[in-house]
Amino acid sequence: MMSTQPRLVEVRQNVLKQNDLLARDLRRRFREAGVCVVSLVSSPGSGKTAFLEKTLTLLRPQYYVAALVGDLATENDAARLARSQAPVKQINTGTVCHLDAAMVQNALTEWNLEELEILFIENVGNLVCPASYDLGEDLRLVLLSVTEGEDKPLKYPTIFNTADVAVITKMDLAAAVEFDAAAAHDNIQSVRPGMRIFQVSAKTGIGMDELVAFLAARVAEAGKVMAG
Ligand SMILES: Nc1nc2c(ncn2[C@@H]2O[C@H](COP(=O)(O)OP(=O)(O)OP(=O)(O)O)[C@@H](O)[C@H]2O)c(=O)[nH]1
Ligand SMILES: [Mg+2]
Repeated sequence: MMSTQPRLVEVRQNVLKQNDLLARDLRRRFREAGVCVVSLVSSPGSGKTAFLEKTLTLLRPQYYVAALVGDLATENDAARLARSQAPVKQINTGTVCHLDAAMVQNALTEWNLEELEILFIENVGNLVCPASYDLGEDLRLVLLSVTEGEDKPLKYPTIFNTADVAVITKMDLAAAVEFDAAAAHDNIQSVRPGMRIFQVSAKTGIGMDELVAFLAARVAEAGKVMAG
């Protein structure tokens, strides 16, 4: 049957459908292994790696944690995250502006998911492309740093809409950039009503305990609380 859709739209829909199927398989595998998978999306430089390094360091004494990190090029972020002592793997996407489910699946071949309790996935810094790609995660965090402008949720609604939780980062710089927290919260709520919002600084550690407690509760839900 001849499609009435432009060819490019059709190809794009097929790619996304393929990704959704693979993501569904991944999600099932993650559930079966009892691992809680948390992905991070944001614009370049919002502080995903800094936040993750801090989070891994705080969680690692009590949980089996690991991280995958996506960038077009370099192993820089993996090297930074490895300082937490957690297992880390870099995914280089080349020219692709987002991670997809196949890249995640390939990166996991050498890891035993049964041995993990929390797997973090740092996506490529980009507020557009990652929104459309399900990675099989349980929880998607969208980060917004105080230096980016409070209007970003309004300009990039899709990424906020497809995330579960918003994390405002670099709170230690809030005063210097006259960050308007009320406006940022209003804008997030207007695109994603009821969204839970955390405010943190990876540098000073402000707000990190609350976020880590929230993640720990999610891990317990994923069904593998470590004894003791
Ligand atoms: N003052 C301050 N600076 C921060 C904080 N978090 C990150 N930064 C700085 O912001 C810059 C970018 O941080 P990254 O953690 O590399 O950001 P990213 O989102 O991982 O960047 P990409 O992976 O390239 O998209 C670095 O210079 C960090 O040191 C913070 O909480 N406070
Ligand atoms: Mg990074």
